[in-house]
This record gives sequence, C-alpha cells and structure tokens, in this order.
Amino acid sequence: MPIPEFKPFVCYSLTAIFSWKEAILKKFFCSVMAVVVFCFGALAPASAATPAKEKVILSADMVDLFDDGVAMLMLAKSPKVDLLGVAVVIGNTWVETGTASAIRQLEGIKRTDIPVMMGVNTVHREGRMAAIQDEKTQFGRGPDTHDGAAGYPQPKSWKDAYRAAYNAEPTMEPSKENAVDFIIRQVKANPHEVTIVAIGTYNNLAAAVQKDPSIVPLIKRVVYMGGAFFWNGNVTPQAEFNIWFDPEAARIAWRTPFKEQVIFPLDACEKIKFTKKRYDALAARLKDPHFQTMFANHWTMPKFKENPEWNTFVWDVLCAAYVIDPTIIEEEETLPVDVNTVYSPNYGSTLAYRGIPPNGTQKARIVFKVNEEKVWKQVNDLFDTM
Ligand SMILES: [Ca+2]
Repeated sequence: MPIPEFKPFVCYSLTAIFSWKEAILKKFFCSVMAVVVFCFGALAPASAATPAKEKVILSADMVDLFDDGVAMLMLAKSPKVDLLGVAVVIGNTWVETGTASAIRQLEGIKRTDIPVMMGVNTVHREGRMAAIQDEKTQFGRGPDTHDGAAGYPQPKSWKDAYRAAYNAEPTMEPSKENAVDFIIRQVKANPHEVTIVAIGTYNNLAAAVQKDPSIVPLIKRVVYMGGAFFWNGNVTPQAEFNIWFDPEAARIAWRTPFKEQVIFPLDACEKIKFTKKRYDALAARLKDPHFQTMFANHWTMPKFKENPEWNTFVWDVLCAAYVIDPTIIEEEETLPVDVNTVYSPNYGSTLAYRGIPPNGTQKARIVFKVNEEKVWKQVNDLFDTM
C-alpha cells in the first residue's frame, strides 16, 4: 500500500541543502514522518473518546466506614467518578456528626480537596424529632429500632462532634456554602452532567428543587437509596428508614419530574447481607491505622459480640457501586412511585403503581436485584487501598 504523499514545510527546507544523491534519504525521511503523523492522528481520536468522569454530588447522612461512609470512599476513589462534593443531611446522624465523619474519612484517604457542605438539619413535620419516641407506643415499630439523629442529642458543633468521636483535631473545615446552594450552583455550572446520589433523607435535594426549580431539567439523574415497595419495611412494618425519617421530603423528591430516577429500595438492599465473616474479611484488608481504628470501633461490633450470627445490610453501597458500574443491576422495573405522608402507622411507606397512579407521581427505575459478587468486589478493592 503506497504511503500517502506528505510534504511538510520542513521537507522543502531540507531539499535545498540535500544533494540529488541525498534525495532518496529525504524521501525516506518524509515517509517516516508521514507514518509518525498517521499514527499520532490515529491515537488522538481514541484519547478524545475516553469517557468523561461521571460528575456526582453525594447527599448523605454520613457514618463511619459503613453504608454512607463506604459509598463516599468508593465514589471518591473511583477513576470513573468526579465527586464534586459531599452534601451532609440529617438522618442517621445530625449534620454536625455527619460532617465530622465525612471530614475524618476524607482526611484518611487524603482527599481533603473534596468539599463537604453542611445541609438541612431539620425534618418537615413540626415536632417530629421529639415525637419519634412517642410514635413507638402509638404506631409500633419494625425489626430495626434505629432512631438516627432522633436517638441522641444534637452536638454543639461539627468540631465538637469530631473531637468527641476521634479525640483529635480536624485538618479541614466544611465549606462555608450551604449544601442546598452547592447543589444549585453545581447543577447550573454543569448542566445535564450531574448525578445526585441521595442516600440519607432527601431534604437537601427537596430544598434545592424548591428553592430553584430551574435546576430540575438540568440534573442528569438522581440515584436514591430508600423505600420498600414489594418488601417489608425496617423501622416500621411498612417504612424504610430514609423515607420514614422525613416522608414529606421524600414525597417532594420523588414527585419532581427529573429526567431519570433510580431507586435502590430494601427490595434490592436486603438481598445482600453484611455478616461477621464479611466484617472480619474486610478488617483483614485494612492497612492504614486511621481506618483500622475506625473499623475496630464500628457500630456493628457490639452486635456481633452479642450474636455472631447477627447480620445487617449495606444499603447505600449499592448506589455507589451502580454509579461506578451500571451493569450491577440484574432486575428492575420502571413504575410511578409515591410516599405516604399521612401521619399514621403507615407514615413513610412507599408505593409503586402497576395500575393507575395518583396525579403528580413520577416514574422511577426500581431496582430489585443487583449482582452481589460485583458489589463485594468493589468494596474489597476499596478496602485493599486503605
Ligand atoms: Ca444513609
């Protein structure tokens, strides 16, 4: 195959000083140049075609090295993800506690460049935090007795929470920008590119779309952990914790006409168990004393000591694993979804309609099953780096 004619300026300049005997050499030189240019030309499009990193905002009720914590570390360390920031929200923890936890873990992986924003620290229903204890007697409870932030006093500040939990001084501060304003600003700066991963209560997201509805069509998609559709609840027989803690926030979020909503409910999450065996295997992978100490103080430890057969789940981890590798989903169905906000024993239960949905509901991809092996591989790989 003939090499395409190639006559760059350098070759004509050289011709002037080459003798006729050297013309053959010149021709050879130009041909080599043509091959080099051809090869670089071929390489350039390949490099330009490298998929852009997925821009992600994580809205989480952060905890140490479990659930939200592991999800954040997976996203922060994944070469496929650009974690724009961590928006802390009430739920498992008060925002002060969650902020301390996010900072402690980002310090551990030396990613203090990822901003942490303090977000909504209240729930919609007035007096709810104080009423949760009362609800137990009025409405009953499910197998999971977790009260989250309603189960302990609000810390005076995130720094107090940090010092109390880690007996150390933090090396980074949360951003001065509120989590809600951060979401609005980042979505506008990166239209159609931002995935919001909501794995606490949905208050940050609900507040953002209410404050500035113009961001709704600009959000690429929202990935949630929450709900129990064709499955029992955990904190009540019907309701799952993230929704139950602030059902009104969840209803606002799910009824927002986002381009895409993907929900990982208990229907998917409770098919993957976190056991003592799993804990031990992960503990053995950790090398950094920062995380070894954190994992040794894990909230599951007293539970495992009391009963080695006890197990729990890794809810939020599934959302992070999905963002990193969308092929983990094995079973799903797209249906209109809603949240029951009637203050009753079914407060916070979630509904998916195979019949006629109520006005105002939106469709969501409801995940029923993920590939367990792929999820644990991601978690194992993360722990190997820490
Ligand atoms: Ca969570």
